[in-house]
Amino acid sequence: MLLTETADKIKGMEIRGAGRIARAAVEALKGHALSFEGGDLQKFREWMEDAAELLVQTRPTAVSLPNAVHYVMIGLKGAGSVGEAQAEMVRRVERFVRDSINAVDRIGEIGARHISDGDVILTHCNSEAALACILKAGQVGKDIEVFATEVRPQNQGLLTIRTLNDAGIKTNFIVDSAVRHFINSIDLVIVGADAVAVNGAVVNKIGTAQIALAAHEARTNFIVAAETYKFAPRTILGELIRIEERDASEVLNPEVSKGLPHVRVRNPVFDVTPAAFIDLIITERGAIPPSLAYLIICEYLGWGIEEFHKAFQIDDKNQE
Ligand code: RI2
Repeated sequence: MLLTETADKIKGMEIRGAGRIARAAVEALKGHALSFEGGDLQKFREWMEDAAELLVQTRPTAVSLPNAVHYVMIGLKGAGSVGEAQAEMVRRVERFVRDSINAVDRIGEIGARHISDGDVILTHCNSEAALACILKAGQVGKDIEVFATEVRPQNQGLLTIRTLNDAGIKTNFIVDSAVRHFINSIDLVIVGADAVAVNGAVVNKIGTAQIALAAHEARTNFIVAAETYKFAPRTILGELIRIEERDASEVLNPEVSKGLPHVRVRNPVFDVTPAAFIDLIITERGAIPPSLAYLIICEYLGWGIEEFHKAFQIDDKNQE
């Protein structure tokens, strides 16, 4: 697929889900790198940097996207020729895709251990990682039942109920606003993540924070399934994760909006669930309490404060 085609599909949400977006973006980088013709290493660098920028700008919230692109772009460093840089980038793309798929499987195995026989689970949106936990629990013979939300305005809940139905898992489909009504029948909430901040706060599909609040009040466990590349390194320096707001037409027919000049339709796509409402984050490296998000960023993603200072040329003077 051409770079621009992938970028358009990510932007238009034809390709969606934080993990899938990351894998599609690096595959697009690979195709783009291999289609480079004639030119020196400097030209190749610029060609790849423009491509990386285009991809990263498609959706601003899912940190998996810049993390994956960053991982592949490191392949440019230290290369002595275009051929060397291409080979290293291809190697990194293939490794990222393989590791990402393995990470989801591993999360499924770890997450399933936190699901007990007889549990009623609530999930929101359509997360590969969250579904991996639920599906694995079903595969190992646990008798489970799921409540899946509709997920206005894009209705990703339909994807979720299809997957659960295909796996033969007993599923209840509810509108988003029915969560509070059913929360006392739920044993465990499992959702995915688009980004995890250093303080353990989780950015996920709009509505997640409300569900977490209801679960917190009802003392229902709330688990997040997130690969390590969804942890946001820049939050170490206090940078906030940008919440994408999409077009109003996704929420209300423009013909209806036209007749309501005093009404502004708002369409934020994600919200932030505070760490205090989260019991556990399941990563492919193991389950952690949200307070250990810093460890993942430093130890597994390799970003410590020193790396930031180097990368953004921060010194003590300009930090004042
Ligand atoms: P996986 C999705 O975002 C949802 O918010 C979902 O919970 C999250 O990505 C993680 O999905 P969107 O692309 O990577 O639907 O676990 O806006 O599949």
